[in-house]
Amino acid sequence: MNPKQFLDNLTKIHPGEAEFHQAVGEVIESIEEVYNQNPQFESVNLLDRIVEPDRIIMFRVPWQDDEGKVHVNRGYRIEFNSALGPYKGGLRFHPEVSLGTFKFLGFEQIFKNALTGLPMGGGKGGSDFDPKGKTDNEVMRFCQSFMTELHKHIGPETDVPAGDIGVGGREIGFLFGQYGRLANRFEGVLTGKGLSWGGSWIRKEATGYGLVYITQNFLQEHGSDMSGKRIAMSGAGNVAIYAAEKVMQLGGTVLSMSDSNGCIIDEDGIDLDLVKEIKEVNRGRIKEYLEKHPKAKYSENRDDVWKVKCDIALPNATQNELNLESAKMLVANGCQVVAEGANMPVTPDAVHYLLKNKVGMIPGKAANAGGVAVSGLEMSQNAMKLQWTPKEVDERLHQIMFNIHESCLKYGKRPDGYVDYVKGANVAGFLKVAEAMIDQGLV
Ligand code: NDP
Ligand code: 2IT
Repeated sequence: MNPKQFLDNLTKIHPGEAEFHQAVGEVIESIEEVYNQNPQFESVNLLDRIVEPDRIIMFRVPWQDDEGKVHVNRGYRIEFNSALGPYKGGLRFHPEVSLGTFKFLGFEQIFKNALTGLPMGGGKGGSDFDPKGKTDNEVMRFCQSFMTELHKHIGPETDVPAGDIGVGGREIGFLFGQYGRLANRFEGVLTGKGLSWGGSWIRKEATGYGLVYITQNFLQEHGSDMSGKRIAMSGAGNVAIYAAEKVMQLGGTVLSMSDSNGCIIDEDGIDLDLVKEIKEVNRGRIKEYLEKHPKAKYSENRDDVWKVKCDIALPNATQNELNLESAKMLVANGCQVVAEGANMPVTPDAVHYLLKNKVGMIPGKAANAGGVAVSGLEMSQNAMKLQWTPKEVDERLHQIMFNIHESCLKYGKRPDGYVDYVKGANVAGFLKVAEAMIDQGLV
């Protein structure tokens, strides 16, 4: 296998899907050596098979706004790979998504889910619907219409969606309600559910907490811990808020956060209760932070979050949000580790720069796997029809993140001791999926 030739061919077969090409490129660059050393992979043409989804479902989502006007959005579900279990992965509602976005996210999800050690295949979906500025009733009508088609394709043993950008507890509730009505079954078909109707403790917090747990594992490896550390982060959504919460519990200071309009920098440490009130309760803009903390700074340039002098950088918003220039800034400021809370937030040239400068670079499929891991635990609890305690779920999450960190060390440690977490995560995830696919024959 020659990565360049493979990618050229992929781009020819699937034109116009730049994010998907980027995600595949990153994986095959990492696995080139192990793939070429093991002829059993090429003998069953594994790579050509693994980049083709099992199926892609695309559909029309018509809905009415509060004035009675009819709108149409596009709905997607990529059922990418089921070698390890039912398709599993979130739903994203964001106006800028395309088929290529969902293919990139679905492809990443296969290897992320493999790393958790839980029996989950990879999938992803969503819509170009923009929940911003919509009323609760409009969001409900949209979710009901979306699920009216999606319910035909999902099920607890088939495909189990969850949240992602623009899909949180409110949307999961509306989607679950409509599924129950259509299927006449109360079952674990979605994760991220409310605690009183099948949800798991710690699912809401899991991605952010898991991100900080694996960062702690990294720090421990370097004889250090979170206390006294300065953290720069982007985002102010589900992942960012609970990463910030855990950082603060462990004695670190969060200095920056952002939303799609701009960023705040507070050298006194971010007031997280206020961020929760602005973003979770009021669905407002991060700029409002200044009304209560006038000494903090606001900038419309979201890249400014990376100009803060920090030990740890956590990009938690969206893909390709941390570029080469920002990576140079982080290195110049002495940042030790970048852990991706979002999916593919660091651009490829920035990843290479961080690796070259021996900064810890923990890729999303390892660093943000805590969310889907607790989703997997929610599925287990649903199957047993019981609910574990928060302590029990948190302990399992700790263990899973520790195991993922160990897998990265196993496959990513170089002779000089530096750990290439990107390679480690990709090789560990790939080997697990590849072996399962070979065992199951040509399907
Ligand atoms: P949320 O919708 O809760 O928050 C997203 C945050 O990112 C918001 O602050 C949002 O700003 C900002 N944002 C969204 N799109 C853009 C954009 N195009 N440019 C700049 N900022 C943007 O989503 P999550 O926190 O759940 O997801 C964040 C990232 O984490 C995504 O990459 C997601 O795939 C990944 N992830 C999420 C998991 C989960 O369990 N939720 C699990 C693993 C990964 P605004 O408020 O203005 O919209
Ligand atoms: O990107 C992700 O891993 C998620 N959005 C969570 C998926 C899930 O099924 O919990």
